[in-house]
Amino acid sequence: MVKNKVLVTSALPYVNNVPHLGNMVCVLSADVYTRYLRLRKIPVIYVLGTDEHGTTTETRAIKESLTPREVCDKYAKIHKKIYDWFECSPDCWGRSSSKENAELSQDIFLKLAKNGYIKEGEVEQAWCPSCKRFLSDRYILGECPFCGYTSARGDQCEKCGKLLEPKQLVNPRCELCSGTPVFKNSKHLFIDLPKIEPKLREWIAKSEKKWSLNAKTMTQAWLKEGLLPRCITRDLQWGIPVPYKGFEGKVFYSWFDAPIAYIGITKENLNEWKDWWLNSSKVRLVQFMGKDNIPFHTILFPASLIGSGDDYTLLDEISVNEYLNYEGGMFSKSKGVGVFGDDAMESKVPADIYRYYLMVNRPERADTEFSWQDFKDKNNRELVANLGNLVYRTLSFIARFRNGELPKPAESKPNDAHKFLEQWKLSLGRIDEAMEAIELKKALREIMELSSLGNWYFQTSEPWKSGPEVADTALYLLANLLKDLSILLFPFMPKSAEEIQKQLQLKEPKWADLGKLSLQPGDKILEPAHMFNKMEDNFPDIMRAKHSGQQQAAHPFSKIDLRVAEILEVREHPSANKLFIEKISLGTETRQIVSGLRGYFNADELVGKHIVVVANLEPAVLRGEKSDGMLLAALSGKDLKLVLAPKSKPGEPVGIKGIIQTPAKIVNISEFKEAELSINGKQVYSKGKGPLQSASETLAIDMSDGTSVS
Ligand code: B3M
Ligand code: ZN
Repeated sequence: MVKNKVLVTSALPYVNNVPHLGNMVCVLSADVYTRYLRLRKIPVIYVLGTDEHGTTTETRAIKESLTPREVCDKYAKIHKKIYDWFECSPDCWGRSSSKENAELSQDIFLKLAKNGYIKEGEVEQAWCPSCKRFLSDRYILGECPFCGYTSARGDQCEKCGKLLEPKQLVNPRCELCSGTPVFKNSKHLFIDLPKIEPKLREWIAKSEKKWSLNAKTMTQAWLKEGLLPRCITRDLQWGIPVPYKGFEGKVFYSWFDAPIAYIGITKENLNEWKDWWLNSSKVRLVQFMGKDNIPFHTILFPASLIGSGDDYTLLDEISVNEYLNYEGGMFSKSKGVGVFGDDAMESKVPADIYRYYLMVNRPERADTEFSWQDFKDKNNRELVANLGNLVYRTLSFIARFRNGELPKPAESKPNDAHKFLEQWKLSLGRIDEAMEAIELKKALREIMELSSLGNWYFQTSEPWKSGPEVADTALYLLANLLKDLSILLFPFMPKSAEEIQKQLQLKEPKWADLGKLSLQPGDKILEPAHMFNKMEDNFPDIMRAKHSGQQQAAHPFSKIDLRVAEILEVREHPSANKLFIEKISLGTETRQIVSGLRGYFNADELVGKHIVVVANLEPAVLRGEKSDGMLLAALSGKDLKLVLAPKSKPGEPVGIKGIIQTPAKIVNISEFKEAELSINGKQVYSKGKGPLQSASETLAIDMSDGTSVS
């Protein structure tokens, strides 16, 4: 039986926090693999969403004075926004708290019960009398019986690392109210894993051949230790109600319903969800996750599905990533350490660069490290100097010296061309193999090697001085190589790949086009642009300082949002003879500002000028006309000059190296004045720091030193 459809899932991140780059590794891996399958025209869906139940959500709700539902609504939106920014392309997006998931989880549970796989039992649990709730182990604090640390948690002491039971804590207290918990017995339901074990073992023996080594080892270790009945209910309010007599008021353990949510999310999105989840002979299920999630996916989830007696699609392949550490430590939202999804969005570094870095640094076989120095180096050396350079030099050469048309290759190809073609073909084979095996990091490294090969070939062909035989052949072949690179890179860096495809004017390239010289002599290309930007030497320091968790006193300039603007129209203020009313463009929006330039400039000479405006200044009404922002100018005696940015695009941010911009929503004029902008050597400084610059240029103003700018 051929399984001709693929169902891809990535572990559903907990909703109660913003996902960090370590979480993104798993989500992106699934996205890259799915995009690759789509290019191969294999029917595939990718399921992604949020894991919303459990104590962590309840606790966060109490801390934020929201209901658990409100917490989930709030964070689910944030998660979605982050994945969208990262260009993740799930076919099914949803939440474990949906009604579809509740129905499915209850249905699977009832079938387990009917088939005799559910048992009752008692559990002793901590109860906080003042909060009137059961406390899960992590939410009881107390003194560690081993080292005396006073904030040890009920499951582990963070100081000495010893694993604990809540009852071992000396002077236990509730994390929320610091009240003293009492221990109570409570009735719970257990999934009878020992009873399902024979069927589970049979399935594992059949399937594990295709699992990653860490998944096999860990699953076998669990089996060897002997499976025990596992408690699947909890005394919480937030969760899926347990539909069982005598267990009213209890909910399912979140690890019971979270994997079922893969199915629930599919059902939320697709009427034909059964074609994917109740179609095990046709569908290959490929699941991506971090290493700590393995047993839930190889034991608990399959046991629930097998025990239900329905023919659910079960795990075929598992891709487990190890951990990504941050600058030698761990990501921690509460301590502000590390890069989180929202930080990445605000960092002004394009999503593709993060995608590239996380995949080329994917913790595929061992833990890896996120470091800003390495991030910068890989951007500059690999993306800018290797890939970006190859694309730019090839296309700009064709644009400039071949009229933007692919030249005709020589009949008999020069020697280097043979060598190049041969290496190219071998490289495609290796990439194919790695992608098939879900060795994404290896595949991406190979792709970059192929780009280096292109650079080698360009260099040895010397199209700027070799005769047309050699040069035309090289340009023709290299343009075709760029086509291949754009296809290969698409899963990893979709935006950059599309940029190359746009320049080559390619329509819907597919994996099957690889290795074919399908671009023809005479095909037109577009004028190329640089694809990647070099990062400055101080970039790692700036980013490290920003994400180290230590707050520094912010420079007053950091609050101000300065932007380049183009003056579109100028008219005279109807009732103030010193004022002009300007319509300006900030790239994505136009605004009206009012300024006192009249008398210094003619309306005509202002139109088209690229100026700098304070874009987050509190709007004001000047003699009946709204002014939404303020332009930067300096006045000395009778002389008034503008800060100009002729080479920058409207909307481009203006900043100062070494000052991290965290613009406030709105600043008032006195907050703006705290930045104390003034002139030094025809450039603008803020309290001695500067000069002001955009990505395209250092800004200039033709005015003498010391004059203040406002
Ligand atoms: N939410 C743990 C995690 O985010 C858990 C995964 C659920 S997968 C069904 O790593
Ligand atoms: Zn309490």
